[in-house]
Amino acid sequence: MAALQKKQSINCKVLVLGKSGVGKSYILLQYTAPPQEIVQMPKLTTVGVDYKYGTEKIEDTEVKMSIWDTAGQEKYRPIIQTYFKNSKAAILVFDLTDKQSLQDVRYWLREVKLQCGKDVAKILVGNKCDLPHEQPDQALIQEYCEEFQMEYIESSALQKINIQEIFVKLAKKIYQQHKASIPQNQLKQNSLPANEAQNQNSTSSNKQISLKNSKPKQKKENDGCC
Ligand SMILES: Nc1nc2c(ncn2[C@@H]2O[C@H](COP(=O)(O)OP(=O)(O)OP(=O)(O)O)[C@@H](O)[C@H]2O)c(=O)[nH]1
Ligand SMILES: [Mg+2]
Repeated sequence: MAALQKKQSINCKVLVLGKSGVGKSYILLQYTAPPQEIVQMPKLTTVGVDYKYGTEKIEDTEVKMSIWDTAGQEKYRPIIQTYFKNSKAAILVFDLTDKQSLQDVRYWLREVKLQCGKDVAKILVGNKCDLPHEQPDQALIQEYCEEFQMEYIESSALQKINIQEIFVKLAKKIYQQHKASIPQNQLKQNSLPANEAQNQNSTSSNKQISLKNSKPKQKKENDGCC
């Protein structure tokens, strides 16, 4: 019988937001691919919302993220907003070669604040650093980061640069916010076999969500969700 190992865990719903074409889906695809593998992105724009799972171990706690990859096209905005409920983290992505995509981040930051409140762990990602580009507007990046208390990181989904780092940094923020809000002795104690927990790390599932399934689960009290 597999030895049971007591583990603390936090479950957190993460939104990936940004203009169409900035690389949201590719970032997720690389994150959930095996570590040594660099996968090719099929030319597919996201329709509605997809989701994947990822787990990062921060200190003694597994931060289990259900990561909701949203469509950047404006026509899907009404659908996407139905998925904001219970989200406690967000990845704001822009394209380093597309100035407008950095401007668009403000729209998503406002939406997150409006619909999810202030206590949302966030990270700002400038993607496609492999392509030649001008220096992005540092003043605007600094303004976003200060106003919305988030870190900034540059990545390349194509070359798998800083992809894991995005999620590790975000998981740390989720962990810190959770720790700050709940006394240590109330953190969820999970009894998962170590290998089962491991399998949940970088587990990939790529599902198109229909509106029928859009009702988010009711948050249970003390369920360890951040
Ligand atoms: N050079 C380069 N191309 C990238 C990178 N990330 C994404 N791309 C390309 O940009 C295009 C759009 O990428 P997606 O991941 O589909 O963009 P998205 O943000 O999910 O777009 P929507 O689903 O429409 O919102 C694809 O052709 C990708 O191959 C990157 O880091 N570098
Ligand atoms: Mg996409």
